[in-house]
Amino acid sequence: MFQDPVLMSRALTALTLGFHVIFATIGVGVPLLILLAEFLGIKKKDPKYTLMARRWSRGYVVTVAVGVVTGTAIGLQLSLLWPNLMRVAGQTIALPLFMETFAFFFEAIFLGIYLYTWDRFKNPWHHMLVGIPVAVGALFSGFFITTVNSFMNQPVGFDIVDGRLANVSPIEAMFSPAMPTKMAHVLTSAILTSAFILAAIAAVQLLRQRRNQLDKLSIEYHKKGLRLTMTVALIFAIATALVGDFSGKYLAKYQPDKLAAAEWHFETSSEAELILGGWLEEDGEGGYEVRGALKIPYALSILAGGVPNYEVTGLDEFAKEDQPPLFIHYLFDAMVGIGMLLALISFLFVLGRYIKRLPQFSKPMLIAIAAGGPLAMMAIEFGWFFAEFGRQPWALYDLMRTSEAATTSANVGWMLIAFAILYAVLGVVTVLVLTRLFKDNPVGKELKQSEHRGEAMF
Ligand code: HEB
Ligand code: HEB
Repeated sequence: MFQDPVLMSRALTALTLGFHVIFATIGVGVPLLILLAEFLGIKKKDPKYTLMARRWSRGYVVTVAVGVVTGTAIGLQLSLLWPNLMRVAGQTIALPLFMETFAFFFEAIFLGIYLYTWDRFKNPWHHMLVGIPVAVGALFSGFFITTVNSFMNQPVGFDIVDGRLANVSPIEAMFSPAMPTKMAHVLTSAILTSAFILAAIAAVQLLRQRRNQLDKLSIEYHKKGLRLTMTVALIFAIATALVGDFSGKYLAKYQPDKLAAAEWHFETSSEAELILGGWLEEDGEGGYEVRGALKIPYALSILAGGVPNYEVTGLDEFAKEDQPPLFIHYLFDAMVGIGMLLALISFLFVLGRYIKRLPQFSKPMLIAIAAGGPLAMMAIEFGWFFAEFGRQPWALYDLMRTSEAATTSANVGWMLIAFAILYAVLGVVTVLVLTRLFKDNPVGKELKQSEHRGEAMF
């Protein structure tokens, strides 16, 4: 196993991307929340929001730095581990990859300016304007890199001449049918997750307020932060679910094998039921029997086609060696389950504003929010692992197998170990730096300082 270059390459790619996506997700979502907090701070003349934007942007820089390191590792690994993929698809992939780098530089330059000019502008709105290109750059990075992944899921924009790609149109390749839903789902889920992570930090602070001896101002600061982040979370939980529904319809049309494997839908049929949980037992004839699952009638037909009698393609229409692994069922269920839970938590919190008997800052509520942060990040991982394992056995869907795309070098196993150690160290250092950064600068102290500087003006 350790000697198998294909398996090791897949494991190393999954490890790198799985680690990178934590920082990529924060990278896409947090700038928007920073902008929103800065906007509210100026608009309401409330220094608490302004401080929120300042503190979030400070933490953000640390996560961006790690994102750059892991992103560079992806770039290296793509050509080292998947030389044949790059040979065949390099022409189509190169443009968005280059644009990604460009969007990143754009973002980084303005982020630098943003960080060092907090007190330099007479008019606070001007400082906020500098933040806009940061957020736009982050969104565009996400956009470009996702077009590459969309292309792998649904390659378009070329002709095949003698088994090779010819007449490649990189622009057309970027706008693959997989792109719109993937893009929208990646961006909405990133904002949802970022909001929940920031909310979870505030919730933990409030839960520990006695131990940390929070003063009244700091408590108010965290409560404001929670109201802001949870409102954003509710909006984007709904958006993520709506777009997820469209992703299901995209799969039904373009990658029916992925949907069928995720739903254990073995035979093509209309009025298909959605299967939740459960396990598989072999039926003795080479097939499977679903046991112990919760079955929701018509729900799969509705997810796939919008109507209860929609005919959903089953796995039986694909050759055995072309079928995705069946365990992706659990990844899909976990993602959707967490999605529902996040929507419920943010809904109850927002509702608490209007209903006395549902206190917003009760202990159970705060614990639920604190759990929601890590859960949201897990949903991101489950979502990607579902989408990527569901693409198997293809590296380029219906065009090139993963086994054909990989390197034949026998040393990938060692690289896997080396990178695993690197990421573990990087992860620990990131957490240490972040906690240190905020422990040394408690909110209460900074709020007093900002009042001293007269920032209460905006
Ligand atoms: Fe998700 C993916 C659906 C939620 C994250 N998703 C996915 C898919 C589908 C879905 C169908 C596949 C696509 C492709 O492959 O193309 N979702 C869904 C639904 C829901 C959801 C229906 C509702 C509930 N998600 C969710 C959440 C999250 C997510 C909550 C987080 C937070 N996903 C995700 C990701 C992914 C997915 C990240 C990968 C990318 C794509 O899009 O693909
Ligand atoms: Fe991916 C693979 C995850 C994005 C490219 N991925 C993979 C895997 C996983 C993942 C888990 C493994 C699977 C197997 O092999 O079975 N991804 C992921 C995540 C994300 C992603 C988490 C977010 C960040 N990808 C992505 C993108 C791209 C990609 C964007 C482009 C550039 N992948 C890839 C490749 C691979 C993968 C190339 C290898 C090959 C195959 O598999 O086909």
